[in-house]
Amino acid sequence: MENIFHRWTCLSKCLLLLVGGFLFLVYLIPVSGFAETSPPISLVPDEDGVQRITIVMESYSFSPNDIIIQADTPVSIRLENHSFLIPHNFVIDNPAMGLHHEIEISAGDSVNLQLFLTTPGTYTFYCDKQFLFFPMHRDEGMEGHLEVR
Ligand SMILES: [Cu+2]
Repeated sequence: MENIFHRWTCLSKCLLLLVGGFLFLVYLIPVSGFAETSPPISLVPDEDGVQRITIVMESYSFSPNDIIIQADTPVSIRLENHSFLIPHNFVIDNPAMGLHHEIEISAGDSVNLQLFLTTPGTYTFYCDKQFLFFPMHRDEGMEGHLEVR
């Protein structure tokens, strides 16, 4: 009887190590970089008058993360989450401009976001995900800016 109990605790310890190791690999190893700013990208409207950009989300970055857009012109942003297993979101929040979006993008998924910004200024976007006691993705580098001109 004692032997069976001993085996069970060994098994649970092994399982715990396995799960812990897995989480370590997925969440700690891919710490790629701190909010490194990519060279600013200026969007030019397509023939249909829409400015288009694809933002790739990884652990833990947006690229590009410094985007210059034209005011009073529709913007179409494709958000692609290239992370393995890690969900991200795209939060852009500027209550003074009546601007609030919080979009969830599962690992491997993509979502399109349409914006129409009329007021020039710099708008910050970020990912506010956080797993357990790990740092917020935003603090790991998932932050960027839309500069409306
Ligand atoms: Cu994230």
